[in-house]
Amino acid sequence: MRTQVGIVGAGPAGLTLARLLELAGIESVVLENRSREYCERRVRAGVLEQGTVDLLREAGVAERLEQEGIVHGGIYLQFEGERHHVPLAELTGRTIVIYGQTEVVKDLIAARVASGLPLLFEADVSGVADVESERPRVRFTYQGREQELECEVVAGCDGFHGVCRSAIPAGVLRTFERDYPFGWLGILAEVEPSADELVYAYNERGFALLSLRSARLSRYYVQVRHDEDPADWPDDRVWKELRLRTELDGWTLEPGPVLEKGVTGMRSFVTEPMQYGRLFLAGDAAHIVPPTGAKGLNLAVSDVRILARRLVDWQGTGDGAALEGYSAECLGRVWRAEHFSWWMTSMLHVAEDGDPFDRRLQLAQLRYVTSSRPAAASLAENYVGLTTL
Ligand code: FAS
Ligand code: PHB
Repeated sequence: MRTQVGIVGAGPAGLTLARLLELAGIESVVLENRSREYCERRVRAGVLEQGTVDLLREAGVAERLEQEGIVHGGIYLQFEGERHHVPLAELTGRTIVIYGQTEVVKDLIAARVASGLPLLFEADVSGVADVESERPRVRFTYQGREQELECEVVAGCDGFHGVCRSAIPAGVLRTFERDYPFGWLGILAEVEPSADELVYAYNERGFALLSLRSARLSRYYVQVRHDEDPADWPDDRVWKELRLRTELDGWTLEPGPVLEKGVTGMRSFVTEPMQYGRLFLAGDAAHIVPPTGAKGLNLAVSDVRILARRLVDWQGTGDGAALEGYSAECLGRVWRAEHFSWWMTSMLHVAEDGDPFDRRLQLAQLRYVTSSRPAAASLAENYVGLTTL
């Protein structure tokens, strides 16, 4: 098999890149090791930045998003028994849209299938070869047969556990990592959300987040130990803990049937450079952020927006310089999102040893960001997504 751009991974990064290249008339083949059903069912992110929504609209895959996405103009920070509104739209002129990553992936897969362009599910990529040549090759197993895809460029969109990152030689690749001693236990519940916008709650029992997926589907999280077993959290324990961490006078959290439950670990991780020869990493293959800043999905889309533009320039001019600046341009945004996600995580999560000094710092930060307009504006512009860097 031959193509111009070999894309490994059919998550938000790989699928969005394939769509942008299709619109620019650049051939690609998408190789995904899971089934279509698995990819469409994987519950993950829920918050889309305005820039992500605009890109999906311009790419002609936002019809359902426009109908079903829920526009929010703010979030709440809750601590010491009070819920403080952070008016994102008033502070930045931009909003966020609540629309599950599952739905974004479904829309992108549907568009790819409708185009008739190659998207191979259950195609397991074992490695990428000759990335320093002008004909890199992707090795994969599909329908029981070892196969190779010869490309001009390979886009490694295969997530944190993918294989593409390892094609960058150890002497070239630098990674930066921070692990956190906690994770999130998340539930998807068939119940009307109890709050009108997202609630990030700081509580001495631990962090809790009240989010949603639709008017009938709530998405809630509680901070747990990083190695927590979901089996130790029967539904009534989850609801009790959520209620204890978010209760307010005159307000209660409505429980409902739990449809999905899982624990997400937390880490900050960055790969430098994000490119080597004709291999370009995008999304979680290159970086991971703790989900407290709602950046993961949006950063993946931001990477492939940059990569698609540079690939179009390269194809148009034949000038390799267009590709050379990809990593540096992405890393500016990546490190800004890494800092914001670390900052939100550090401000809102309670360490098990509960150092009183740290707790007072956290409360001081929370009081400041909810009482100072410039401080709130700084949080808001990072949360809705920076237009310039
Ligand atoms: P993805 O991981 O989504 O996609 C990579 C794809 O490559 C997958 O489909 C995988 O099957 C495929 N692949 C991997 N290895 C392969 C191989 N060898 N051959 C072929 N295909 C291969 N972000 C938020 O903003 N908010 C959240 O609440 C949030 N929650 C999350 C919960 C979990 C459990 C996880 C893991 C992530 C969460 N994220 C969240 C981050 C998440 O949304 C990612 O940022 C987003 O999926 C990134 O998209 P991709 O870079 O496309 O990577
Ligand atoms: C979600 O709805 O899944 C969500 C929202 C905001 C976050 C993380 C996850 O910061």
